[in-house]
Amino acid sequence: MAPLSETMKNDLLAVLAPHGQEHLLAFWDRLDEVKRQTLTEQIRAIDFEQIERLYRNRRVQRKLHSSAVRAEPPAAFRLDASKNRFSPDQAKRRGMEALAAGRLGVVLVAGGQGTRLGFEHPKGMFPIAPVSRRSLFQIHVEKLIAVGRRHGVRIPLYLMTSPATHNETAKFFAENNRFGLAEEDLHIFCQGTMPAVDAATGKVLLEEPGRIALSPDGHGGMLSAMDRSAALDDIHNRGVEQLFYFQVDNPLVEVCSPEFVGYHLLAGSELSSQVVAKRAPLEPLGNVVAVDGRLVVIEYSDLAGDEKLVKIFSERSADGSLVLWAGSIAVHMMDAAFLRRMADSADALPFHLAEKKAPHIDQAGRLIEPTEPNAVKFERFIFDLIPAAENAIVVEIDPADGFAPLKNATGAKTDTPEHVKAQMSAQHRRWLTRAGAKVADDVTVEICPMFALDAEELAGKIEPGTRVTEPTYFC
Ligand code: UD2
Repeated sequence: MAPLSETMKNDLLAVLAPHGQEHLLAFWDRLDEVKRQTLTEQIRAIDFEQIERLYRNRRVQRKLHSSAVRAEPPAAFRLDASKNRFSPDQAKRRGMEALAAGRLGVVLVAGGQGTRLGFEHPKGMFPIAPVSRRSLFQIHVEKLIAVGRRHGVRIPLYLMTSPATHNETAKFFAENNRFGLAEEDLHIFCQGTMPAVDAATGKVLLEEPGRIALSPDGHGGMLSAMDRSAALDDIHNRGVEQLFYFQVDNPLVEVCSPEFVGYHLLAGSELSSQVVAKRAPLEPLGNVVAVDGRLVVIEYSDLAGDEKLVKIFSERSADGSLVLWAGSIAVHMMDAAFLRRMADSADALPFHLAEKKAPHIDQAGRLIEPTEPNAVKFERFIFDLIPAAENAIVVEIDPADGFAPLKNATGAKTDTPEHVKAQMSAQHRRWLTRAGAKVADDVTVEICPMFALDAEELAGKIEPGTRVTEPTYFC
């Protein structure tokens, strides 16, 4: 009888050989039992047929965007509400009703690898608050608790991590008593991964002799991860009907904005998106457009390098604004039943392919640290659900009241910690000024969501004429 490890190896070869991926076992004989086990599990979890198909069709991807030449501006609830179907007041009232009914949950995506920021912990742990130095996670959770408290309900948080961020995130929440969130209101679940393949050959890359190079499967991986982790079941069992979705990097987000919730419900939409008016055609935002009568998002990175599309997306109206103006800031309302339906349909979300740098070992076992993109990675994007959603809508917001993403390290031109802190302080300065306070120039201010969630709430708590002369945290 062949030894067990020989049998295991042969079984794996039978999986790999039809797809030309036998090289993954090149170092098998040198691996100890634990490493063989890890590698076996990794191989068993990969759908090699899917990888082969995706790689074979990699050049067809561009054609997906051929329809983008027919892009038109989307119908939208604009900031200038004069032509909107529903008024902001109507929307706000409807949103408040829904909040008070306790049928809302929140999804926060905090996976990925967060390489651009150069912070060695999960991005959500970044101490972004301009005075208190509270983390992104804490700010988000405090907003959620404050919204729940205002409406007399509990709002569950479904928090997505990635293998790179999971353990540290879970520990951070545990050590900080979940920032006040009840244990049964926090569900942390980890997104899946996809292997990186060699761009020239389609061969899956090894990161170490016994370990495949895997990377997060994009925030679209949320759909299957929520299904696997039973988050979708929990949503159903709690009677949650709508989910407010946002990204960890945006501390200005108005969590469960009643107005946004209200537009979503009044329009009977299955998936709604907040947008801002873009100033430049290649701003790093998803472009929400209508193509053949349906809303779609065309990612900024898909425009770059395509001259024809760049030209179309650069057209301006007589008033100077971009014709294709709507930039997605990745804040959505999602109907829970719609998500369930999509999770049950195998290919609800396509994969996007990106050429990236992936360190790996060669056939001699030497570590290669590429200086140029050498690998193809596969990611799903959650906004690709939009075309499948009934009555999808977009709602414009003023970025000053809802969008300041932390993306880059200090020194970059935009979206650095310094930019984000300045925008947070600017928003709170406006609220204080509106409440009648006098805030000295250049003084940084910060308001805890538990103290006041918005300008109206703050107005009831500040004596008109209050002078703020040094950095102050209102809590
Ligand atoms: C994203 C959107 C872009 C725009 C912008 C606003 C995509 C592809 N593009 O651009 O259209 O809305 O944000 O700020 O999303 N994440 C995961 N798992 C992953 C990858 C990402 O959870 O596998 C999370 C990550 O934690 C982050 C968010 O998704 O919160 C956005 O990821 P990004 O920073 O890579 O996306 P970006 O800035 O290119």
